[in-house]
Amino acid sequence: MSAKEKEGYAFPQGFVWGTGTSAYQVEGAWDEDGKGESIWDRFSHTPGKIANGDTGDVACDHYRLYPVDVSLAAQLNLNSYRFSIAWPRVQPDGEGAFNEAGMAFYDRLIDELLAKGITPFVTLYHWDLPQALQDQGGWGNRRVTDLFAAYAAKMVERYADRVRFWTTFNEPWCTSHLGHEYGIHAPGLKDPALTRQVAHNLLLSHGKAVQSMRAAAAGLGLTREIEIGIVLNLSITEPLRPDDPADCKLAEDAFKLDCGHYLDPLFRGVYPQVVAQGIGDLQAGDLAQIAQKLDFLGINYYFRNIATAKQGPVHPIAGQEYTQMGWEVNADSLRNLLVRVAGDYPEAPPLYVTENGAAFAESFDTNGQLMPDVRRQAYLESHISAMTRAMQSGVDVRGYFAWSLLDNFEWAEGYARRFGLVYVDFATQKRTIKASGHWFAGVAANNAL
Ligand code: IFM
Repeated sequence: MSAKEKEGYAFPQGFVWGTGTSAYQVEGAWDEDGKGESIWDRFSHTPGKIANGDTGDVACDHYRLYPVDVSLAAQLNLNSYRFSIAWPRVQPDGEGAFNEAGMAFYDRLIDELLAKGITPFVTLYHWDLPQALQDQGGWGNRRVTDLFAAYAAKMVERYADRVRFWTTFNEPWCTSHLGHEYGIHAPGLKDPALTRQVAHNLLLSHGKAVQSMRAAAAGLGLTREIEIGIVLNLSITEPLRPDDPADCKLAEDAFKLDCGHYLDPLFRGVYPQVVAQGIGDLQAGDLAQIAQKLDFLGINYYFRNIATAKQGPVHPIAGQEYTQMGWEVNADSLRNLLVRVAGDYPEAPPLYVTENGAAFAESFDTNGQLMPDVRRQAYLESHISAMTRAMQSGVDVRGYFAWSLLDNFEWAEGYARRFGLVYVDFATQKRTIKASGHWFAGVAANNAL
């Protein structure tokens, strides 16, 4: 970090400091109290799908240990906490009856957060579709778009008296591409022709849900309106050689396609032509449904993509640091992404960095004590600093959520990748705040870097 970056930065009053988790990654209790099976239950129970045969059956046992985890969030001085609702926990089949015991869990979690002065940021879909809906074609079936909107409205009816911030989807790209094209996420399909349809149906579900949620909220007579957004993992692609026009053109085209795929329909009501051509069932009126007014846009950033016309994939780049996931550490690209999105899409609402963090293996001293996770702390510090540079350029960023509160189930990688600010011993469920967590607590408390 340069001397200038070290000068420090005071964040605007009310800046949101949080961490995130998602239901399947932390809750466990996969079949308890009436919860239905999700596509991730089915996928992780299928031999060979997850590293080491891991599953989310127990995960961090957050279903039982949530008071401990909320206390940890309070010790980290967080003013916000981002979590997701498991659709099959609250509505086992994704349609029909809701499950009171499942909904009561989120009542308890929300109340616990509020009692500690922590604002809940709720995500309605972080990848765990009810398996019963997958059996009908899942996100490839247009009917699911209406079912999602109905589920979303019900959640607003239930929790909006206490929850102001809502996001419909987390990283729809992962659902459509990792789940339906590459087959490495549930439901494990490798069907490129279906991928763009799924992506479209996710956006359509988002648009329908925004409308149903606003209608549900209007019926509640709330004193304060709910705020609705969506969370995207936008890939910024940068040229390997910034002075090479061919590399620059590729990078530019990639940005317009990758980010345009989501930002164009959400904020301009159009698709890039090549995307539209790949959607088999794109009906009149769909784009108008998708382009609902949003209150915020969440951006998840971990790494950049590289474009080069002169050689095949560039990985690794000499001299660059990589995380345990094999992802390049590049903080400047977070700044570039935020500036680019805000500049290219002035129609977009205020931004939040809704996920950012790094997986690094932990080490222990000879007494078995956890050693300081200096690389994770450096990652967070450089990226928060990069975010401040975007803010200093005029980008309206309202908050930052480190991923993740806890080490947890990292999807296809199982428990072998640790992103937490809090270490979890999965054999005992003992939690230990890492050095990076203590550092982050200081940033949050001072509202300054
Ligand atoms: O753990 C995931 C999270 O569920 C979604 N965004 C990326 C994280 C790290 O891979």
